Amino acid sequence: MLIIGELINTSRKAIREAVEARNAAYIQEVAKQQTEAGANYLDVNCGTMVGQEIECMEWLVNTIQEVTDLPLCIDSPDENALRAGLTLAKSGNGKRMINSTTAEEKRYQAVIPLVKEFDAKIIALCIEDAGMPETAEDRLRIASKLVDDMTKEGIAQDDIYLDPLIKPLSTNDKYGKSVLDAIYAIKQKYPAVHLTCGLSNISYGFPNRAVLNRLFVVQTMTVGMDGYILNPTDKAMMGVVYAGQALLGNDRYCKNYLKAHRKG
Ligand code: THG
Repeated sequence: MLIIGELINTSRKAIREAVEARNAAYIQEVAKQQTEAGANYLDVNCGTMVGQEIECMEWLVNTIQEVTDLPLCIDSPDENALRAGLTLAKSGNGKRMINSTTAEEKRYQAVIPLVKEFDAKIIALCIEDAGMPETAEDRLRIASKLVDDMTKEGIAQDDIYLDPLIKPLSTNDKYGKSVLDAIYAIKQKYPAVHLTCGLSNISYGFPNRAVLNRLFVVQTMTVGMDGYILNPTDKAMMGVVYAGQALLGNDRYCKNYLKAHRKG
């Protein structure tokens, strides 16, 4: 199970303010908290810093790497910001991760060279030129194109993380089920490929979001999701992740479950 810590994102007010003030101590505190909480990667996203994204990305990557050895997941829709982050991100403790490409021709063509140049892992969102997916079939079709094209480019399936694209349940009451069906179908067709997602999108616009998020983590991992972009300092959520993995037989001797319990 791959946990990507989501907290360093300038769409969050405290992070935006810290980046604007170049408050390294705050960013470093959030990086350390996520590291200690058990994250495997740290997402770095400053996409809201329009016109300054590259400088902010460089500053963030350097600032974070002063306090943690975790590999970074460089998150931007802009290939120049991706390149800036990837250039500074270290790969000594695991490959860098690019977040993300899509099946949109322009985005795909811009990002794939970076995957090769930096020997990175790649998150591929199920989005195509015709738009966002609605159904499980849409997701499977886009995922298949992405995996087939990337495999032809020589990218190892173990380096590919498909993101089925979680859309708010508040906008369509079938959006949970269509993701679950898509995960199952993708995993059947490509067992060596990984799946990840931004989990909390599911509960956007609804009350009691924590309950929806926790249940959806269990439902998605049960059908084959093996990575999440989430808040690793949310102990209740991490408890559910560890318990779910143990119950699914994905935690040898339930070691991670027991270790997480001992850490409290
Ligand atoms: N897939 C992939 N990458 C992604 C996403 C995805 N990266 C960005 C995002 N979605 C995941 N990251 C975050 C980071 C922070 C928050 C949510 C998702 C967050 N949200 C607050 C909330 O939900 O309450 C609101 C933020 C605020 O207004 O302060 O903290 O889907 N591949």
